[in-house]
Amino acid sequence: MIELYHIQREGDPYGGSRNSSKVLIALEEIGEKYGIKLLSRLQDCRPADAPYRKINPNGVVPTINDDGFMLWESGAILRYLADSRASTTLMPKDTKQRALVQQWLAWEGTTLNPSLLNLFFAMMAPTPDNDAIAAAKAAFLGNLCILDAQLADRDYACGSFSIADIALGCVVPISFNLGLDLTPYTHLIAWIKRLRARPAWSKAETVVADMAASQAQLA
Ligand SMILES: N[C@@H](CCC(=O)N[C@@H](CS)C(=O)NCC(=O)O)C(=O)O
Repeated sequence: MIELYHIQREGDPYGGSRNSSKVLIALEEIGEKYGIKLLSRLQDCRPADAPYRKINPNGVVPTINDDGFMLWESGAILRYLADSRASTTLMPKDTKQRALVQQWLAWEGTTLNPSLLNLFFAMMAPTPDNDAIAAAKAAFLGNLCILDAQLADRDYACGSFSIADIALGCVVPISFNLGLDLTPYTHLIAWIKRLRARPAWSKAETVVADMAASQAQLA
Protein backbone atom coordinates (compact mmCIF):
# COMPACT_ATOMS: atom_id res chain seq x y z
CA MET A 1 0.00 0.00 0.00
CA ILE A 2 1.26 3.47 -0.86
CA GLU A 3 2.17 5.74 2.04
CA LEU A 4 1.94 9.47 1.50
CA TYR A 5 3.97 11.91 3.59
CA HIS A 6 1.59 14.81 4.03
CA ILE A 7 1.10 18.04 5.99
CA GLN A 8 -2.57 18.36 6.90
CA ARG A 9 -4.48 21.58 7.32
CA GLU A 10 -5.12 21.29 11.04
CA GLY A 11 -2.30 22.77 13.11
CA ASP A 12 -0.24 23.97 10.13
CA PRO A 13 0.64 27.70 9.98
CA TYR A 14 -0.04 27.73 6.21
CA GLY A 15 -3.20 25.61 6.31
CA GLY A 16 -1.58 22.42 5.05
CA SER A 17 0.35 21.42 1.95
CA ARG A 18 -1.10 22.02 -1.50
CA ASN A 19 1.66 19.92 -3.05
CA SER A 20 0.91 16.83 -0.98
CA SER A 21 -2.80 17.49 -1.53
CA LYS A 22 -2.12 16.96 -5.27
CA VAL A 23 -0.99 13.41 -4.53
CA LEU A 24 -3.82 12.75 -2.10
CA ILE A 25 -6.33 13.81 -4.77
CA ALA A 26 -4.61 11.67 -7.43
CA LEU A 27 -4.78 8.63 -5.13
CA GLU A 28 -8.47 9.31 -4.49
CA GLU A 29 -9.16 9.83 -8.19
CA ILE A 30 -7.46 6.52 -9.00
CA GLY A 31 -9.24 4.73 -6.18
CA GLU A 32 -5.95 3.48 -4.74
CA LYS A 33 -5.70 2.39 -1.10
CA TYR A 34 -3.18 4.51 0.77
CA GLY A 35 -1.99 5.46 4.19
CA ILE A 36 -0.95 8.90 5.37
CA LYS A 37 2.18 9.74 7.38
CA LEU A 38 1.38 13.06 8.95
CA LEU A 39 4.27 15.48 9.32
CA SER A 40 4.64 18.78 11.09
CA ARG A 41 6.14 21.47 8.86
CA LEU A 42 7.99 23.06 11.76
CA GLN A 43 9.15 19.91 13.55
CA ASP A 44 9.60 17.28 10.83
CA CYS A 45 10.45 19.33 7.72
CA ARG A 46 12.43 22.43 8.66
CA PRO A 47 15.16 21.21 11.06
CA ALA A 48 18.29 20.32 9.08
CA ASP A 49 18.75 17.20 11.24
CA ALA A 50 15.12 16.04 11.10
CA PRO A 51 14.90 12.26 10.43
CA TYR A 52 12.45 12.94 7.54
CA ARG A 53 15.32 14.56 5.61
CA LYS A 54 16.81 11.10 5.16
CA ILE A 55 13.63 10.27 3.23
CA ASN A 56 13.38 13.58 1.38
CA PRO A 57 16.57 15.68 1.64
CA ASN A 58 14.60 18.80 0.66
CA GLY A 59 12.56 18.62 3.85
CA VAL A 60 9.30 19.12 1.94
CA VAL A 61 6.21 17.08 1.20
CA PRO A 62 5.03 15.12 -0.68
CA THR A 63 7.03 11.92 -0.70
CA ILE A 64 5.50 8.53 -1.38
CA ASN A 65 6.62 5.08 -0.34
CA ASP A 66 5.23 2.49 -2.78
CA ASP A 67 6.29 -0.84 -1.28
CA GLY A 68 9.80 0.46 -0.63
CA PHE A 69 10.04 2.63 -3.75
CA MET A 70 10.53 6.18 -2.46
CA LEU A 71 9.67 9.12 -4.69
CA TRP A 72 9.48 12.88 -4.10
CA GLU A 73 8.50 15.93 -6.22
CA SER A 74 4.77 16.21 -6.68
CA GLY A 75 4.88 16.33 -10.50
CA ALA A 76 7.02 13.19 -10.68
CA ILE A 77 4.70 11.41 -8.25
CA LEU A 78 1.61 12.37 -10.28
CA ARG A 79 3.25 11.01 -13.45
CA TYR A 80 4.33 7.83 -11.68
CA LEU A 81 0.85 7.16 -10.33
CA ALA A 82 -0.81 7.86 -13.68
CA ASP A 83 1.67 5.65 -15.55
CA SER A 84 1.90 2.77 -13.10
CA ARG A 85 -1.81 2.34 -12.39
CA ALA A 86 -2.89 0.95 -15.74
CA SER A 87 -6.60 1.48 -15.19
CA THR A 88 -6.34 5.26 -14.79
CA THR A 89 -7.22 7.84 -17.38
CA LEU A 90 -5.30 10.56 -15.59
CA MET A 91 -2.65 10.54 -18.33
CA PRO A 92 -3.59 10.13 -22.01
CA LYS A 93 -2.02 7.30 -24.02
CA ASP A 94 -1.37 9.36 -27.16
CA THR A 95 2.19 10.75 -27.25
CA LYS A 96 1.21 14.27 -28.25
CA GLN A 97 -1.61 14.43 -25.72
CA ARG A 98 0.81 13.18 -23.05
CA ALA A 99 3.27 15.91 -24.04
CA LEU A 100 0.56 18.54 -23.60
CA VAL A 101 -0.23 17.22 -20.12
CA GLN A 102 3.51 17.38 -19.31
CA GLN A 103 3.59 20.94 -20.66
CA TRP A 104 0.88 22.16 -18.28
CA LEU A 105 2.33 20.17 -15.40
CA ALA A 106 5.74 21.76 -15.96
CA TRP A 107 4.14 25.20 -16.39
CA GLU A 108 2.45 24.83 -13.02
CA GLY A 109 5.73 23.95 -11.30
CA THR A 110 8.05 26.40 -13.05
CA THR A 111 5.84 29.38 -13.92
CA LEU A 112 2.47 29.52 -12.17
CA ASN A 113 3.52 28.36 -8.71
CA PRO A 114 6.66 30.59 -8.51
CA SER A 115 4.59 33.61 -9.58
CA LEU A 116 2.09 32.86 -6.82
CA LEU A 117 4.87 32.46 -4.25
CA ASN A 118 6.38 35.80 -5.36
CA LEU A 119 3.04 37.47 -4.74
CA PHE A 120 2.57 35.70 -1.42
CA PHE A 121 5.99 36.76 -0.14
CA ALA A 122 5.56 40.33 -1.44
CA MET A 123 2.24 40.59 0.44
CA MET A 124 3.63 39.03 3.61
CA ALA A 125 6.85 41.11 3.69
CA PRO A 126 7.44 42.79 7.08
CA THR A 127 7.53 46.16 5.25
CA PRO A 128 5.30 45.66 2.23
CA ASP A 129 6.43 47.43 -0.94
CA ASN A 130 3.35 48.42 -2.95
CA ASP A 131 5.20 48.53 -6.28
CA ALA A 132 6.62 45.05 -5.69
CA ILE A 133 3.14 43.76 -4.78
CA ALA A 134 1.59 45.34 -7.89
CA ALA A 135 4.28 43.83 -10.15
CA ALA A 136 3.94 40.38 -8.57
CA LYS A 137 0.15 40.58 -8.81
CA ALA A 138 0.28 41.57 -12.49
CA ALA A 139 2.63 38.66 -13.23
CA PHE A 140 0.42 36.14 -11.43
CA LEU A 141 -2.82 37.44 -12.97
CA GLY A 142 -1.11 37.32 -16.37
CA ASN A 143 -0.55 33.61 -15.78
CA LEU A 144 -4.16 33.09 -14.73
CA CYS A 145 -5.16 34.79 -17.99
CA ILE A 146 -3.15 32.19 -19.92
CA LEU A 147 -4.92 29.35 -18.11
CA ASP A 148 -8.32 31.02 -18.50
CA ALA A 149 -7.77 31.24 -22.27
CA GLN A 150 -6.77 27.56 -22.39
CA LEU A 151 -10.02 26.64 -20.62
CA ALA A 152 -12.20 28.75 -22.92
CA ASP A 153 -13.22 25.85 -25.13
CA ARG A 154 -12.52 22.79 -22.98
CA ASP A 155 -13.69 21.50 -19.61
CA TYR A 156 -10.21 20.59 -18.40
CA ALA A 157 -6.70 21.88 -19.16
CA CYS A 158 -6.00 19.25 -21.80
CA GLY A 159 -9.56 18.32 -22.76
CA SER A 160 -10.28 15.38 -20.50
CA PHE A 161 -9.44 15.42 -16.80
CA SER A 162 -5.74 14.69 -16.19
CA ILE A 163 -2.93 15.09 -13.68
CA ALA A 164 -2.39 18.58 -15.13
CA ASP A 165 -5.75 19.61 -13.65
CA ILE A 166 -4.76 18.13 -10.30
CA ALA A 167 -1.50 20.12 -10.19
CA LEU A 168 -3.06 23.36 -11.41
CA GLY A 169 -6.24 22.96 -9.40
CA CYS A 170 -4.41 22.62 -6.09
CA VAL A 171 -2.59 25.93 -6.65
CA VAL A 172 -5.02 28.36 -8.31
CA PRO A 173 -7.55 28.46 -5.39
CA ILE A 174 -4.87 29.89 -3.07
CA SER A 175 -5.73 33.13 -4.93
CA PHE A 176 -8.90 33.40 -2.88
CA ASN A 177 -6.91 33.39 0.35
CA LEU A 178 -4.86 36.28 -1.03
CA GLY A 179 -8.05 38.24 -1.60
CA LEU A 180 -7.81 38.19 -5.41
CA ASP A 181 -10.90 38.62 -7.53
CA LEU A 182 -10.98 35.87 -10.15
CA THR A 183 -14.48 36.66 -11.43
CA PRO A 184 -13.13 38.24 -14.66
CA TYR A 185 -11.68 34.78 -15.46
CA THR A 186 -14.99 33.09 -16.14
CA HIS A 187 -13.56 29.90 -17.66
CA LEU A 188 -11.20 29.51 -14.72
CA ILE A 189 -14.07 29.92 -12.24
CA ALA A 190 -16.18 27.34 -14.11
CA TRP A 191 -13.22 24.92 -14.09
CA ILE A 192 -12.65 25.35 -10.33
CA LYS A 193 -16.33 24.57 -9.77
CA ARG A 194 -15.99 21.42 -11.89
CA LEU A 195 -12.99 20.33 -9.82
CA ARG A 196 -14.78 21.08 -6.57
CA ALA A 197 -17.69 18.86 -7.66
CA ARG A 198 -15.42 15.81 -8.15
CA PRO A 199 -15.77 13.51 -5.09
CA ALA A 200 -12.00 12.96 -4.79
CA TRP A 201 -11.40 16.65 -4.19
CA SER A 202 -13.60 16.75 -1.09
CA LYS A 203 -10.97 14.59 0.67
CA ALA A 204 -8.28 17.29 0.39
CA GLU A 205 -9.24 19.59 3.25
CA THR A 206 -6.56 22.17 2.43
CA VAL A 207 -7.86 22.64 -1.13
CA VAL A 208 -11.48 22.54 0.06
CA ALA A 209 -10.65 25.38 2.48
CA ASP A 210 -8.89 27.41 -0.24
CA MET A 211 -11.93 27.05 -2.47
CA ALA A 212 -14.23 27.95 0.42
CA ALA A 213 -12.26 31.14 1.06
CA SER A 214 -14.39 32.82 -1.56
CA GLN A 215 -17.84 31.28 -1.65
CA ALA A 216 -19.15 34.37 -3.44
CA GLN A 217 -16.85 33.92 -6.45
CA LEU A 218 -17.69 30.22 -6.75
CA ALA A 219 -21.44 30.62 -6.11
N1 LIG B 1 8.73 21.12 -5.74
C1 LIG B 1 8.18 20.45 -4.58
C2 LIG B 1 7.73 21.52 -3.60
C3 LIG B 1 7.21 20.88 -2.31
C4 LIG B 1 6.92 21.93 -1.24
O1 LIG B 1 7.38 23.09 -1.30
N2 LIG B 1 6.18 21.49 -0.23
C5 LIG B 1 5.86 22.38 0.87
C6 LIG B 1 4.39 22.26 1.23
S1 LIG B 1 3.34 22.71 -0.11
C7 LIG B 1 6.63 21.95 2.10
O2 LIG B 1 6.71 20.78 2.40
N3 LIG B 1 7.21 22.91 2.81
C8 LIG B 1 7.93 22.63 4.01
C9 LIG B 1 8.22 23.89 4.77
O3 LIG B 1 7.54 24.89 4.58
O4 LIG B 1 9.12 23.83 5.60
C10 LIG B 1 7.03 19.53 -5.01
O5 LIG B 1 6.30 19.92 -5.93
O6 LIG B 1 6.90 18.43 -4.46
